[in-house]
Amino acid sequence: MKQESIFPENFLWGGAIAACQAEGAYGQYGRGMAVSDISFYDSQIDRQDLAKHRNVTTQKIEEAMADSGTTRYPKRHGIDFYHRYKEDIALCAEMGFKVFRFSMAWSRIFPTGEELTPNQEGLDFYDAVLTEIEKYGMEPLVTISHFEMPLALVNQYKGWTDRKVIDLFVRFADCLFTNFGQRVTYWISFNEMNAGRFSTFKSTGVVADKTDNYIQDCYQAVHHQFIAAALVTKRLHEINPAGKMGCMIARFTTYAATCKPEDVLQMMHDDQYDNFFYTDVMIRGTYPGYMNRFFKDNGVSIIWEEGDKALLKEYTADYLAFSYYVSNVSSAQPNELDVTDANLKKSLKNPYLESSAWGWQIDPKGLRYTLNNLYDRYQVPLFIVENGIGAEDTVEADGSVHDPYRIDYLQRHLEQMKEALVDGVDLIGYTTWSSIDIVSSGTSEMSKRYGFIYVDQDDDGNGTLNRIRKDSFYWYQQVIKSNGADL
Ligand code: BGP
Repeated sequence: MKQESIFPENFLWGGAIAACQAEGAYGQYGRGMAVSDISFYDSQIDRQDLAKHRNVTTQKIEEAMADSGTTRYPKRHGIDFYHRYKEDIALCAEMGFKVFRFSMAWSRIFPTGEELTPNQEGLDFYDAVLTEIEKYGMEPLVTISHFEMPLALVNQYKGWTDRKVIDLFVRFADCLFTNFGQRVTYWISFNEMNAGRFSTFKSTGVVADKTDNYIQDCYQAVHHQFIAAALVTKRLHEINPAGKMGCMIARFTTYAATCKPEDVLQMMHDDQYDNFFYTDVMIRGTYPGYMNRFFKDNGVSIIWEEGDKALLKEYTADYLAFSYYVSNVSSAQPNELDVTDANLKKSLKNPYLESSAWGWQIDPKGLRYTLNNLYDRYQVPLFIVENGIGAEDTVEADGSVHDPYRIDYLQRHLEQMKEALVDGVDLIGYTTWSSIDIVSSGTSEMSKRYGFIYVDQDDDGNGTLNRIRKDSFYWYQQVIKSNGADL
């Protein structure tokens, strides 16, 4: 008997990619250098020597890559989405996607971030991508900034640390809304806005030379992003009142290492400082009181301008988007737990959870906890915009790709999403990370594959770039067809 689906009738099933990990066409068709070009290279060299990154050029990157003895530079190609977008979008439509998440690269529209007129080739490309998405009846979900700030703004202003960048970002977003605002309902201002704190070259684009005021720079940069997010929300609603602006964090769901009160307090602080601070400001519209203590303890003094408080209060996000990969463990004192990677953050290893090949701990029940936790706190629609497992997939002799581990991972997370829906959570969509194999943002690897579609390219950028449907492609096709009834 057909199982009744628990997912809402208009649930937005889909998958995600990001320009800097998929497009390729670096330095072509008018695209300027972006921080993402550095962050991948940055993963190959000593991250501490930030001065090296100032005024970096493609040639300097090539030299540094050669010096470091690695040719791992596949991001130059991404997966050539720039030329293959029609094929890729058609494959996603074949799976039955209702929504297609992607980003529009700032440096493809304003190469240095300061041009007075946009790069028409960039606008034409994203116009063509949207036309393809519309052809299959899918909703576009557009991330305005997915770790892709023009590098010139980092060199000129130290990224978001300079308030001037707010106006430049608003001009970029306004250009997108003016050109595409009637065709796109769902937007996200910043991808994983809480990531910048853990990686200099991610969303903050802060080039703080590890001087004393580094943490001041970071939080002043985040403040400027908050203001920018409010202003683009305001602008979107002026251009298209039906438009929905989402705020987005990497949800570092946090558990206490023990039931010792000190550990529980540490968990509370980690959750507050690494997660809730960002969504409290962008959904509740004010800085939370617990940050006063954090700023005082860390010597941070945010510089506010006239009108900032009113902006944050009036232009809050319409929905809460988040990525979920792992859960983290907090402890207030040294303990015998090992340390493990956990998507941008280090975490203590949870002895009750298994790990992926890259050490990311797998916690499907943590997703149910996260959904309840976020919905109870904010009472706004939730959208999971990244969830998936990075794994080494193999192409068999007959050309098939068997990825039961990916089906298992996604199946177990979808089960918990169903539980959360029964718990009363308002969950409106799910875009897996990723629709198709693309370059890893953290390690610049192709071998860390997330997609339903295999792309023939190795870590050094070699391969035919041919696309192959994995077993999970057909599994997800049935999940969507049954609206989540057949997992
Ligand atoms: C998130 C980013 C994505 C993606 C994902 C997987 O933080 O928003 O862009 O990269 O992490 O991480 P990785 O590609 O490093 O495995």
